[in-house]
Amino acid sequence: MKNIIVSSALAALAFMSSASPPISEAAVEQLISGLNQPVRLVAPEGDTRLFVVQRNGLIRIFDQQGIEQGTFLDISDQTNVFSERGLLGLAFAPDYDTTGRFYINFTDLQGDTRIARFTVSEDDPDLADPGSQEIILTVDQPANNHNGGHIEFGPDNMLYIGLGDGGGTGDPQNRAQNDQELLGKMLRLDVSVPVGYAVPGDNPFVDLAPQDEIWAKGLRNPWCFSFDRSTGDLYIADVGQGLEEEIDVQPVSSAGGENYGWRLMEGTLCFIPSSDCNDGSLTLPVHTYTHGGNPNRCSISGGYVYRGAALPSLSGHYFFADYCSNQIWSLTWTESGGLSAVVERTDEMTPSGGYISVASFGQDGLGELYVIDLDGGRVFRIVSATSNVPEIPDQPFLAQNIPNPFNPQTEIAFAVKSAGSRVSLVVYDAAGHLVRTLVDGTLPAGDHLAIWNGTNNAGGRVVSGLYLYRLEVNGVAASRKMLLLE
Ligand SMILES: [Ca+2]
Ligand SMILES: [Ca+2]
Repeated sequence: MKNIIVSSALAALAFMSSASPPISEAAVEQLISGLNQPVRLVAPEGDTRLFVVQRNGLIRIFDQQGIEQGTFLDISDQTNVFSERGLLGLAFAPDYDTTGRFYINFTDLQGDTRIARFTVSEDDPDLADPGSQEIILTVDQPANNHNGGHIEFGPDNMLYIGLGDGGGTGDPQNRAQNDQELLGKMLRLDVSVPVGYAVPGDNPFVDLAPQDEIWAKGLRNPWCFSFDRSTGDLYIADVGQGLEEEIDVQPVSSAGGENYGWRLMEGTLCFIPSSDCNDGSLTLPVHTYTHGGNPNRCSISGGYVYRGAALPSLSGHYFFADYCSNQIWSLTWTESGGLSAVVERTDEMTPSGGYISVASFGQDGLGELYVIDLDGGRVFRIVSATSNVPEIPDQPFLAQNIPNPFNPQTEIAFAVKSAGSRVSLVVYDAAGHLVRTLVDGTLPAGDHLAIWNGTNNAGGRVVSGLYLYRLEVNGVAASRKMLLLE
């Protein structure tokens, strides 16, 4: 009986929340201004820095207060920024802490899409090594629009690359349905190999006729897509032609190979052919909205599923916007329950004076979300409407080891702010392999000192060379390098 009472009470609550206007939950606060066409804001997992990607080729670092810390990378002399081109994507490797590897997606001077790998410099975590660049993929782009842009690692540690149909109106060459073209597709690559990339053996078209790199097809311009950092579900915002904008969701259980329909369909509508366009093999969007309205809606700007700490009531809600009307919505979707709770949040999430053009969203290393005003050159943090000061955890204090270089042993000082904190301090070798766990447990607040005697977890002496030590306190990490000499 008890269970029935609880579930009917929940049903009544759910009915009330869908039938009456939602109470204001989210708000935005301006964090950064004066940017030149920002397109992304991302960060390595657990890192408190904000890496802002400008379309003109710069990646700039800001702290959680919006104070600039410097330029991480400048490829402005390598990129063509005409129309929808430029530096369009940035993704840090899942093992960035140990490998320092990151990836960008940009339009080269010939107008083609390039995916390049870089590493962070040896001695400055706020500076990429420009000489480390390796082009791992080039895709010929026939037009200056629909270049896609976003790149992101999935929960499987594979790099996903969204490519548009190559441009032109109505995909005139029918590229998104052409299995021999990479355009109009979602690609999935294993970039953990030493050089270039490998095709994952479980990509859906390995040993079949379509190109091996293809994960999913039938996309028009997946300019923004993202993985839910909690569930691993993939949300693709695919920009429509003239009538409908769409959101596709691929559950984490998917083995790939979906056909999202373009240009057979635009959203839920037949496109070419104008009738009988779906033989049943197409995967339809979970949500669409139409063009038109006042102000006019024209192009979807996908975002992220919220998994931060500032807005617990909105955990699991996917945020998205329209580039022309600057309307903002959230929705929830689950594999078992499908779509629910599409809520327009324009009023609560628009700053006084409005946006110029919301072209994308950002997500930091702690899961907090940002609205990116491309032509306004501004970044806004999504915050709680009731408390405008989100709890931003500071990066834990981790000192440089003393002595350094060292032999036979060295001391590592670090601090824990609050009692009962979950703490780990781990040593990795330069290849990213775990060598030694120095701390793993709960520590009292205060200053602590760990000593590493140059042995691994099995008690054996390790070879001389560069090592990395990483402190994590309640899920927020800091890391440094040290050198063991013979
Ligand atoms: Ca194949
Ligand atoms: Ca579609």
